Amino acid sequence: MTTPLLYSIRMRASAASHHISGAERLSDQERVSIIVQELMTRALSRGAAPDRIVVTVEALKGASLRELRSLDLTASAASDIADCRQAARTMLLSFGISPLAIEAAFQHLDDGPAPSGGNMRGAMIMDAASGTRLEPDHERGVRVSRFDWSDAASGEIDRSLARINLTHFRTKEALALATKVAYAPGIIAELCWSDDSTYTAGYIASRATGYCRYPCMKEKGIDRGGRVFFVRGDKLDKDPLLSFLQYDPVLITSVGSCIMSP
Ligand code: WAQ
Ligand code: MG
Repeated sequence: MTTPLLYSIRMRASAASHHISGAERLSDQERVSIIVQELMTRALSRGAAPDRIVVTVEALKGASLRELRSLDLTASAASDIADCRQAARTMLLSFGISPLAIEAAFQHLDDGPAPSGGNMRGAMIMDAASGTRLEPDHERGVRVSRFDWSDAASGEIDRSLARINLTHFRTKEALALATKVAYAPGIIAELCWSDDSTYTAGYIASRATGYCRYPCMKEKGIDRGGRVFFVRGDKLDKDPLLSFLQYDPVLITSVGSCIMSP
């Protein structure tokens, strides 16, 4: 039997060369056009009207597919920003990330981490000791791509998240992305919160702790956010990390637990 061809489908929308939104999916041939439709709808649904939408459909020939189980998700019920940020900081410290690096990361996400002032399309890679940024392009960042839920896992994670009232597409997408990132060579942990002004949630994720979700990492109305991948800069082998994040296809075929923090 030949394995069916897999397609990577990526969308990015921008206005006046500023990033507005993006998404990435994997698909078999039959569903490519449906997914392109979905991503177009998404690109047009953000507040700002994009003046450019780029959708790339690419066959992944010969790439071997890694199958992963999604990280266990624990949702915090903390209801104010100070509590959420404190819990997030404590968790990052527990991984051995320095206070200096943690403050640098929070500052970048608060300010908009792109040198030109806005959000980045991709993520920062940050040395866990010094807080130095190591991604090759500080304006763009590293865009994680080529990951998705299998059909079966997609239905199952929808049901698991719905049981704890997490029904927004952002949670499901972020959990998939964080799962791929947690398995990348050299990553200690990820810090993220959304740049969408109506969406205040964020998370810390690592292979050891799973995906720890905090409902309010910033005030409503703030359109700044981003992602930081913490690494040990002195031991980092950058090329395998960048190549895994951007190019290696990962399909999430089984689902970890999803619980509210006790
Ligand atoms: N690869 C790397 N970085 C990315 C990617 C990607 N594929 N997509 C987004 N980013 C970066 C980019 O800098 C964005 O500005 C930033 O992350 C935030 O992106 O309910 O929705 O799409 O548990 O706004 C987290 C909480 C939501 C979800 C994250 O991110 C939940 C979110 P957004
Ligand atoms: Mg996004």
